[in-house]
Amino acid sequence: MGKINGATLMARSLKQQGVEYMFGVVGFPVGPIAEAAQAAGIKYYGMRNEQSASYAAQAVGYLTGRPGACLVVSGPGVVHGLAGLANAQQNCWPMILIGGASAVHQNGMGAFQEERQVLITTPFCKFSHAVEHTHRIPFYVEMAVRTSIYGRPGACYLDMPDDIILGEVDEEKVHPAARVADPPRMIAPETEIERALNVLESAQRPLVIVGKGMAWSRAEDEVRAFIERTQVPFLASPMGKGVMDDNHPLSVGAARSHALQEADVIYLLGARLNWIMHFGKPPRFNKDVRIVQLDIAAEAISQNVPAEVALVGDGKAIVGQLNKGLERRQWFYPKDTPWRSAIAAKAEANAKQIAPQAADDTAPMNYYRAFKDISAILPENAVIIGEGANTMDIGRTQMPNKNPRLRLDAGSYGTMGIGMGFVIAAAAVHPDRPIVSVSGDAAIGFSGMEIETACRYGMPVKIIVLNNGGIGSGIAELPRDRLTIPPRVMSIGSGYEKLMEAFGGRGWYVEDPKDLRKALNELMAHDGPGLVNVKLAPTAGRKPQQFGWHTS
Ligand SMILES: Cc1ncc(C[n+]2csc(CCOP(=O)(O)OP(=O)(O)O)c2C)c(N)n1
Ligand SMILES: [Mg+2]
Repeated sequence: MGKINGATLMARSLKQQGVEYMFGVVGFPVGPIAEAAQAAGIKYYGMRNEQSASYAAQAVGYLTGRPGACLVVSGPGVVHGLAGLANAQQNCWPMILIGGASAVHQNGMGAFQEERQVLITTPFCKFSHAVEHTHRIPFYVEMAVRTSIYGRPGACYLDMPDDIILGEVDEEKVHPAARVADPPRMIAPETEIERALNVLESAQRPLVIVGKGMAWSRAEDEVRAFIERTQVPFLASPMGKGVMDDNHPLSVGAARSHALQEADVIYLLGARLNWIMHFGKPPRFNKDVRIVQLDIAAEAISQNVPAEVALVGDGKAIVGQLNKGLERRQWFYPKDTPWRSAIAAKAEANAKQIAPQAADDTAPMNYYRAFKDISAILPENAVIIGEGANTMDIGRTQMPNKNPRLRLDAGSYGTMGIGMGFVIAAAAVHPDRPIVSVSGDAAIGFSGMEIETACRYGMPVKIIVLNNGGIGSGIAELPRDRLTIPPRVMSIGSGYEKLMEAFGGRGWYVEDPKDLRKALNELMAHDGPGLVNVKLAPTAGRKPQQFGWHTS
């Protein structure tokens, strides 16, 4: 047996553990790891900023079930990667950040890019550790992979000092590690399954909330069977969309506020009563609402609202148990109930309110007019990525998902800038699917340079920018005194499509809504990357809301 260095050992260990994708920015001291990863058959994508690389790694984790790796240089590289760790932790998505570090014997000396990396990554990670011996690399990779996907998924960090990367060990001295099996699927006690079903049977106005935890556990068949069998209306969380078809007749998506306010029993499946769900509190929720909560993490049970029944474990396994329990029961939720008709009436009223905006051909256009054409060209099998404030929130309601894990957005952490990292991850994982992203003009600014990355790797991604010239809204004309520009305002009519053209893709700029459909058709027909930049009225608003979506 010969010698092996740390870089090769790291790459082979990742590959052995089923880590197939790595996103990074090379430099001191991690270059050899990137090269070794390519040699080991890992798909390596060189990105323009570590933030995007770290977002891409976690999206891969969510989409494939094995963590993506993000490779960053010491110091500032790790600091940029923190953005992804924090986002992954909030979304409960698995990723492994691998940070280079200065050589151990220089610790504390003010080495190039020296930073306390294990310390600063720890609050955002399930596990963060510095590898201290080259021969233990497989051990730590196994630990990071296992920790990232077992229990509640999340982020892990491995610190790789220069001397560990370059260090050579005898292959027979390497501590081998077993391949991490897919996460175990824990079930709930039968008594709790029966209690949960009893609560459901006693409901007047039941509602199922489907979170992205169901998508993570690949529970779509079981959730679909449960809804079909019980006929209970459901609401998808933003990234739980598609576990159930958004266009299913039992979807309350178009009457969200009403359904949340009035439901007396909520089955909370792999979703949390955090800010996105208004904490489960009045006035957005019924003050006497009874919660049946299914979560992979016991400590998540009863957050903000005490759960009457706790089902702790795997989504797919436990919804399967519920379905089995239902076989012994006759109950289903009747069709002709005031609850079902109230939801239908509310959805119809909401649709009526939107219709005039969607039909408004005034230039520049409003959001609903833009989404009318966008939703018409969206292929059913597309991965849809969204970021922005209005752009994302309205997009959630106007771009339906038919299948799970095909919607990625700013998520639980509300992070702007995830867009292009997620686009690149989706294109890497699903080369056979159309990748369509809709970003606000402010949102695309955070990661727009990754358009070059997409072009370089020949990814035929479809980017749409809804350009109102600002964060939430713009302005008709910039004031002469530039220091009085309102803080939310960006340049008017910026040519974001030219970014795409600069790197070899195609761009379109649309001001008149009558031209939008044609541009979008050309975008989808183009066999390479493209960007349609859609000018919106600077003050284009949303459907008036009873309560704002944002809590701040
Ligand atoms: C990393 C980060 N920085 C800042 C924000 C605050 N923020 C929320 S939405 C948003 C941009 C919204 O503007 P845009 O993307 O143009 O969408 P619009 O609402 O104008 O359609 C910003 C900066 C954030 N959520 N995340
Ligand atoms: Mg904007």
